Amino acid sequence: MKKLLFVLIVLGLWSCSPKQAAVGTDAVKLNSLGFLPENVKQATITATCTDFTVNEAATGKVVFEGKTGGAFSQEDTGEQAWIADFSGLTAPGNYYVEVPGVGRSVEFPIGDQVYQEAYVTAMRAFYLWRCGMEVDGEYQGNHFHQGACHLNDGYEDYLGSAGSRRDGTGGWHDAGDYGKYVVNAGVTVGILFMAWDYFRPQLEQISLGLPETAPGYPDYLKEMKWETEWLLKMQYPDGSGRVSHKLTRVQFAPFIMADQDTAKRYFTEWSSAATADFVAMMARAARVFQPYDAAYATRCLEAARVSYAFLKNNPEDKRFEQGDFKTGGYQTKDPDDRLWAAAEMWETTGEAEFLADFEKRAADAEFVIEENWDWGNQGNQGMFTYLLSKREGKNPAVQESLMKNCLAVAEELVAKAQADVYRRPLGGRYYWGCNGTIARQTVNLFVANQLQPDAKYVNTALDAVGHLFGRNTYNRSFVTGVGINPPMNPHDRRSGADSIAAPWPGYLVGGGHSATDWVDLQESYSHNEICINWQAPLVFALAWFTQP
Ligand code: 9MR
Ligand code: ZN
Repeated sequence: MKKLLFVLIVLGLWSCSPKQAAVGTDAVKLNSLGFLPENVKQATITATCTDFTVNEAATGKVVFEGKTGGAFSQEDTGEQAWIADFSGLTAPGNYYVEVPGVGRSVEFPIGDQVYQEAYVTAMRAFYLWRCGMEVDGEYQGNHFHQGACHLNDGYEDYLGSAGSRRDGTGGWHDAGDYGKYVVNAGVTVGILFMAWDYFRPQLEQISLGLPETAPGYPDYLKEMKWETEWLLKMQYPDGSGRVSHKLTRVQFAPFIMADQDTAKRYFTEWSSAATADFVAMMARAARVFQPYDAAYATRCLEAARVSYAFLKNNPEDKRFEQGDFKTGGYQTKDPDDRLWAAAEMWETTGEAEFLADFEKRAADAEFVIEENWDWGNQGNQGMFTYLLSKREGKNPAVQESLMKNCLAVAEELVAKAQADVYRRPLGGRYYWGCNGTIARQTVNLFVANQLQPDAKYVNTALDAVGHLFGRNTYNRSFVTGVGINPPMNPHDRRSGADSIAAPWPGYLVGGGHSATDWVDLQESYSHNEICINWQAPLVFALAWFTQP
């Protein structure tokens, strides 16, 4: 009897839940955020089929009919798949894809605004990551809250001053852990500033509902200033220009809220990669903040100059040594970081010394633009800044080599996406944080499209977004709180420690280490953590496709 009651209750819940009613079969997979009217629109179906329709969600009326293409075999997942292409449907509205004998997709919109809400949620996620102040957010009926944390950041014991403390408060936590790391800030801040440079017309009009921490700044730049204020504190106060590699505890904190995490946190020793990334970030910050706050822009540029001069006089690659530390290492060689620093210094100042430095380093690096890049390779950022620069004085041969390589990489990404039934542009590669790489490939595609506009670059970037929001073997979104059946158990200390069942919203999780091993489990940090360097390119991609 008890069992029967339980079954009846479960069935009752099932049929009442509007979410369940909207979610269709697992076999019809598509971008659950929806589609822009003029771009490619596809679903991937992992069951034998020949025909499909697209139906209006409210009435069930058929508005598009087509034949599926296939079968295609997807080696990494071991699936047979068919593709339904309904690019011909351009009328804005809400729809679902129906595949006779198989089932139907989740409901999705076609329209100009389909990425706005996801953009705001993903960018606000940076605000919710803030360290050193109270943060608050309402989302889908939940109130997320964390008190001001880590107000004692940080101690200087590892800089030779046992027990002394100086101000290192602020910035964003790195990930599901509460550490703060300069190298990982590099790839994050660089991409977020780039998004501002190119998508400013739309971004400056979208409110993020942030507290007034930078009066007179647009919301997007308020968030950026929060991080750059902290970065300035990572530069050694001795005027040398060296920059601490990170500010963390010795060991990761347990699953407690950040404001309960009271163990000592330390400035660590410097590294040349962190110092070079600092130069690049501060030079870029100076450009971006100039129109809003000239004095602050000058301060950023002065700080960048001091660290650049230090690096010039100290050419050796000085790696960070973990020593006592068990928190994130982010150890990396520095030539790519130094190259990026030179590019940003030149773009900001126009001074010949920086241009010569960049062009020499680009030649040393054989003008290679990576298709697959992350915190360990900031070279792309330098190459992109140079490539897209409107400044005079570039060496045409350097420009030409870089452009050729950039377009060749974009062609590769297009080809890889086309060879994958889920249009995943990363070939068969899976590793810690690969979802972040997929998002980051939209930056490569964006630059290629700036150099030589081509719809296939734009469509491949949209495919990357579509993959992250549900067109994948799991038929699930990889972003908390957004899209179809999103992750519920990210490796995120706040989400695990607060009393709310839903995770903190808007965060991209890392993804599988093989095509089929991703798990939505809090313990599995290497599959399901969230992280600023994956989040930034997600924001970039969504910002690209938002409208003013
Ligand atoms: O994203 C990082 C990944 O590339 C590395 O393989 C991994 C191991 O060093 O570390 C990842 O970064 C983590 C960092 O060390 C600490 N904060 C959370 C990061 C994401 O998992
Ligand atoms: Zn904190």
